[in-house]
Parts: sequence; C-alpha cells; structure tokens
Amino acid sequence: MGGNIVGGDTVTATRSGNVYSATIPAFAYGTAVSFHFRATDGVGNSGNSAVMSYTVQDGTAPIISSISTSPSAPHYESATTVTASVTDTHSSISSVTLYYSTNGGSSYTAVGMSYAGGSSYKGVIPAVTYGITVRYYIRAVDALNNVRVSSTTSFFVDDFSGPAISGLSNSVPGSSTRVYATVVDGGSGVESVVLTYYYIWNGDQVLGTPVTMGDSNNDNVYQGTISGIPVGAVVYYTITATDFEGNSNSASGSFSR
Ligand SMILES: [Ca+2]
Ligand SMILES: [Ca+2]
Ligand SMILES: [Ca+2]
Repeated sequence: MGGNIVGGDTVTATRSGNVYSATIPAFAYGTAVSFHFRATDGVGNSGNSAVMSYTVQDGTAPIISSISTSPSAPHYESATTVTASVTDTHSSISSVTLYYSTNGGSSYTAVGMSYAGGSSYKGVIPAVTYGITVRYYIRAVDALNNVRVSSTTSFFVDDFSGPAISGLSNSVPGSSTRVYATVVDGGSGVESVVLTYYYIWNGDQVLGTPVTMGDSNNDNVYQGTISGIPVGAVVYYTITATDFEGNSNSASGSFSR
C-alpha cells in the first residue's frame, strides 16, 4: 500500500433487517479507498470491522469528436488524412484506430491513428479509385479497455484533374490535314476532345470551325481533320480535352502547309 491519506469521512449506515449499508461518494479514477464499519450498542460499547479497500476504476469510454478529412473533398490520385479529437475523462487513450471500407461496408481495413498533438489523432487512407464512396469510422480504447466506436461517415472519391494530352502530331499537310493526340484520364474518363484552330494566310488570321476529335478504335489516340487550308498557310491549333467531371486540359501545336 502506498500513497497519501488525503481525507476521510463518516457515513451513517442504514438498516434493512440485520444488514447495514452505506454509500461512499464517487472519487477520481485511480483513488485507493479504504473503509470499515464501526458498530456501537445502546450503552456505548463499539467494535470495528476489518478494513477493506478498493481502487476507483475508469468505466467511461473515450470521446471521439471533430472528425474531418484532408482534403475535405478527396481526389482519386491522393491519400486522404482523417483527423479526430479523442479524449478520455478518467484515464488515458490506449489506442485509436481508423477503419475504412471501399466496398460499401462489406469489409473494412484497419489503420492505426497516430497522436498528432493536443487531443488530435491522424490516420491515412491511401488513394482510392475514382467514383468510390469510402466509408469510415474510428475506434478508441482507453487504458481500462473501455471502447468507443464513432458513427460511420463517408466521402466520395472525386476527380479534380483534367485529362493528360501528349503525342501531338499531324499527317502530311494538305488541304485536309489530320491532327492526332493521345488523351488519357485515369479518373472519370475522357468525355470530349475538341480541336480549335486558326490559320494565317496572306497576312490574315482566319478562324476555323472547332472539330470534335474521335477515338473510334479506343487506343487513346484521338484524331480530327482540318480542311480547306490554302497553300502557304500556317495553322495554329489547340486541343482541349475534358473529363466526365468537367476538368479540362489543353495542348497546342502548329504546322505549315
Ligand atoms: Ca475512460
Ligand atoms: Ca480527370
Ligand atoms: Ca484512336
């Protein structure tokens, strides 16, 4: 036995038949409480029971609050950090674990959350395929194995980057010239590829009608045809590719007829 005696009190026991009972008030977690009964008869003779003791345990689970993700709108090419405030009223936090599901809750993957100062804990969900709704919850355990599980939340894995455009090239320039570009979008996919152009001829700038580029054989190489180019013209073109989330990218080239 160790520690300091910091106080004591007397509580009058109440009787039920020959059984006496008394209530000791609540004490802080970890407090060692000793008690005994003293009984006194009608003429003042008294006797003490043996001294008993117990240590106040922590029966309260941690509190999980302020759950957030960074970025607030997750992108399919980036990991998502989940942050939460986890506190325990009576003892200490033993573990904080993040559980996430990418299959609608059929199965969850556990990720340890690390202490990040204050009451903050952070866990990382690796990059997830575009279009998935990720469900997640947090489980916190205190030093006495009291468990708190947060409610389940979710976020949609979005696509914020435009298609990648590469490999601009063109056929041998004639009155009709084909322009090619490789266009790839790993997220929501390529919705449209449009070729806009103008040409300079005899000192005039002539604006062409935009051309929708196609990829009928699905090899990511899109092609469009610019027609009616006079001999001696210099053609300047821009290819604008847009994905199904409305993100665009452009690339430009030129050729002379
Ligand atoms: Ca607790
Ligand atoms: Ca995209
Ligand atoms: Ca193609």
